[in-house]
Amino acid sequence: MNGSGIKSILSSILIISILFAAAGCGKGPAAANDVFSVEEPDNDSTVIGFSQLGAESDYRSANSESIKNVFIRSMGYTLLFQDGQQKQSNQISAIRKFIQSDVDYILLSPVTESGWDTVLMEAKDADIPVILVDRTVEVEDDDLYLCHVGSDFFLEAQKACEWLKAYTDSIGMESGDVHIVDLQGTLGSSAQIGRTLGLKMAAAKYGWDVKEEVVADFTQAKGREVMRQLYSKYKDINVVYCENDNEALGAIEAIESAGRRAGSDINNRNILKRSIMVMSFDGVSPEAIDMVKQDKISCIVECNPDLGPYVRDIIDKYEEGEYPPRDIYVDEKIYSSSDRVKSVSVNDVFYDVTVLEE
Ligand code: GYE
Repeated sequence: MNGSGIKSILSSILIISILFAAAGCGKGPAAANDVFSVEEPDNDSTVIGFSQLGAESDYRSANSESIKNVFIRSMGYTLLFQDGQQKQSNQISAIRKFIQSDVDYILLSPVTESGWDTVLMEAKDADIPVILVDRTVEVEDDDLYLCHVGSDFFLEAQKACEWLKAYTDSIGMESGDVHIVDLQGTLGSSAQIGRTLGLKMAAAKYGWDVKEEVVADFTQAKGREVMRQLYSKYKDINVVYCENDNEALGAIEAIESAGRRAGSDINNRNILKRSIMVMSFDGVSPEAIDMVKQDKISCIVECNPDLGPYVRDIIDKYEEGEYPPRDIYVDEKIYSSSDRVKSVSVNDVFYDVTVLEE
């Protein structure tokens, strides 16, 4: 048997032993963040190690499913999966397990942008290509990962803010009368950085009043809690900029429990009928889509979680010697409850608005 044959046997034994150990066999149920194989490893398959950041949102669940659906044994892959539970330390230890078991590729959806240089250098030294999925990292040496596939979060924010500007213009609302709170995603994550920056820049450009930015961690519970706090602090809020759908659902609960209405009618002369507008990102949660149809969420900028096919295409082409572009951005729509804004323009590119009705 040649050297590579021995290597593949040894790495299979190592994978199985890592999985056996990680599953805590004989030591009770595996912890959620243990590395586990989605299917039985197969000797001559391409082994993929995926460090997923958590399971905090509908987007995240859909993103994990998308990867699991494409890297299956019948297609010649073995997927090792780890849920990092929102902790970078868990993700780093998973990457080290993947390196130990000499996987062929590492997929990383990084919980935050910083703190990856050392472990990515270890992967580079082990000659294992790393593909960033969804979010990206801030590293000294761009050679530490093969490519990034996901969303342009700053563009998403620009789309949302151009929609808001066009909408407020259409109802004759002065920019100075727009009072916004920003329910931020996980602090330091690419999605939070891009979406927060986009709002900041638009508010400066259009003269909107951003009253406060508060971290709501992309979850419904935190969105509800933060919105309650902000509503008790500021009675003139008329726009709630939620950095994902799960936060938006929580914000709506808080708005309604305060006796107010979530909706697009933010300029009604009758203050009792005046709504508080909720905007959001993702468009993955069926409940959030339904909220648009009910005009409880006025605008959702889609954040496409279905990255599995893109990642498999990158790997299949790389196996044939074709290098991917540095960043691969997926196409994303804009959904709205209102037909007042038909499209928005960002950097001279027009994006249609899809109106969702009951
Ligand atoms: O918007 C949110 C998830 O990184 C784009 O993370 C992703 C974001 C998404 O928790 O729902």
